[in-house]
Order: sequence, then C-alpha cells, then structure tokens
Amino acid sequence: MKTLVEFINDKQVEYPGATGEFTRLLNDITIAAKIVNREIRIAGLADINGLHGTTNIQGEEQKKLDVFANTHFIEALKHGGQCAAIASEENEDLIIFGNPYSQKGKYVVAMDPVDGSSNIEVNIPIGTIFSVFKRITKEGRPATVDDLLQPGREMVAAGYVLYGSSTTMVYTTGNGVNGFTYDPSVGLFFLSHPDMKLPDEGNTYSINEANYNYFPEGVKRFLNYCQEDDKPTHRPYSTRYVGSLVADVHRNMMRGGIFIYPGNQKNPMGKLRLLYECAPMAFIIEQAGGKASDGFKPILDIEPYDIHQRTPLFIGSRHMVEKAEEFMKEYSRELADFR
Ligand code: AHM
Ligand code: MG
Repeated sequence: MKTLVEFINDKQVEYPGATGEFTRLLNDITIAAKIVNREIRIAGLADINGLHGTTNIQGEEQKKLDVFANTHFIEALKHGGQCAAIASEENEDLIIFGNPYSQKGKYVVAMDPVDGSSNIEVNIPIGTIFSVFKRITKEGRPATVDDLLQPGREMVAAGYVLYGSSTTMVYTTGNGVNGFTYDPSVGLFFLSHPDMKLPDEGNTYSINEANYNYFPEGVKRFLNYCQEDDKPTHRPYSTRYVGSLVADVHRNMMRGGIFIYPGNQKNPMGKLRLLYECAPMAFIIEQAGGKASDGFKPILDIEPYDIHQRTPLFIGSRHMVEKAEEFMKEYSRELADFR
C-alpha cells in the first residue's frame, strides 16, 4: 500500500533537478486537508456548524467551516514557504506571504477551501479544490495578481479533496490522475485509485434544473436530448445533483456523466469561479480523458482577468460534453462572443 507522501516523493525522483519544493507544497496541502477533514468529521458535535457572521467577496454568508478551512490552508502554505501568494474564494484580495521583498516561494495557489458550503449542515459531501501555478514574476520580489491570472493550461498541479462517505484526495501534475483514500485509523492517505480514467460516455447529467426557464436555448435543447427515448444510446439518462461540485464531478469521474452550470439570464457567466473551481476541475478531468468547456471553448484556454471571475461550465465525459457543445453552437451561438 503506497501512501500519498511516498507517491509524491517517488514522483519527484522522476524529475532530475527537482528541488523538492513542489513536493513540500503538495505535502502541506495534504496536512491542511487532514486537519479540515478532522473538523468536518465531528461537525454536529463540535461547534463548527452554522454561520460565521461575515460575508465573502461574492456577498455570500461565510460558514464557520469556510473560515476554519481557509485559515488552515493559508497557514499550512505560509509555513511551508514554497507558496508566494494565495487567491481564495474567501478573501477579496490576493494573500501575499512574508516580507514582500524577500519572497522565496516559486508557486502560487488558488483555492476554494470548502466547496458546497450549503451542504455542510445537512451532512452531505463537500470538498476542497486547489490549483497550483508557477509564478511568473521574479522570486525575491512580491508576487502579484498577474501570477494568478494565467490560463489553466499553465497550471502545474490541481486537485480536490472529497469529504464523502470516505475522504478522498484526487490530484494531477499533468501526467495522469491518481486518487488516495484517507485511513483515519493511521492518519494517512493511501493510493486507492491509480491512473483514473473517465468513461467517454455516461448516462447521468447533473444540473440545477430549477433554473430551466433562464437557461440558454442550447442547454434546454441538450436537456431535451438527455430526456429523449433512445435505447441504443441508453436515453433517457438519469439526473443526479448533489449541489457540491466536487461530489458531482467525482461521481462522473468514476462512472461517466456530465455536470453543467450554465450561464443564465440572471447571471450570464453562471455561478462557478474560474480560477479555483472550474479550471482545476477541468485540468483533472482532461487528464483523466474527459472534457471541460464553457459551451464553446475549453475552460483551460480562458485567459483570466480577475481572480474571482466566473464562467459557465460543461464538464465530464468527452462525448457528452461534445454533444452539449453542439447544441450550444447551434442554438446559443450569440453567447460565444460574449465570453
Ligand atoms: P460554494 O463554493 O459557495 O459552495 O458554491 C459552489 C457550489 C458548487 O459546489 C455547486 O456545484 C454549486 O455551488 C451549486 O449551486 P446551486 O445551489 O445554484 O445549484
Ligand atoms: Mg466554496
């Protein structure tokens, strides 16, 4: 049984000249994930449920667990010293570490410490999402927002932690995807899902259908397609919607399927954030053989202009995402230029 730490260390050996900094960074993320996991597992007993009494940059009320997880991930990365700055869903501004003129960290991180916050109190799976970039500004100088505003294709690593019936960490460094399950009795993640691959087809679609009336025509047509009777293609498909992106994407990762959070008339760019929700999930899914798009082009090709910007998301099994894109291109073409 290989542990996550052994796995990360073994990978480092494959890169001659590797300094171990990236390895340390990933290990720090793992440590924070374990601390957050411990807290989640006692939610309901400890006083960790409920509101923190503050709102984040998106005007959403922060839960106690949002704030707890955010603090622990920030602390872990700060003490490690490899990370020069963090963009977090919970902080309006970039968090820049240390004396700005003695920045040593080579990397910057974007993260959603607790994704699916609305599910915390009702004991439904939630997650953590992160992406890692190499900074483009010079080491030794303060990191800037430009270090984070890189297209997803430049990412050096991305991962998610799913706090579900078990706790699983899935990550990629651009060379396949591997999943690790946490064994609480020994406090270690073990490799449980080596070289994860997403089926090209699936028969599940996940979308918040309550917004149907506001969806673009292309999405409505795709949903009609999913609901049609057609034995050879196993339609009608099934709907599954947890309301935690990590859980919905992880299910599709294991079984195939598509997750959609489209733009709608009220929010043309949808709800989900590019840097710390959509792009890392897109990197993982592409590495596992799937596809992620904004309906017209790959999520990983989007040039970010704001650390908190949003994007529509179509993600999952390759053929299903391509089908959804066909409908978008045929019936909602006018939105393509809007993005
Ligand atoms: P959060 O980061 O504030 O928790 O919001 C993101 C979550 C995703 O996990 C999930 O897919 C989506 O919001 C659900 O939104 P909705 O309730 O509109 O369906
Ligand atoms: Mg969140």
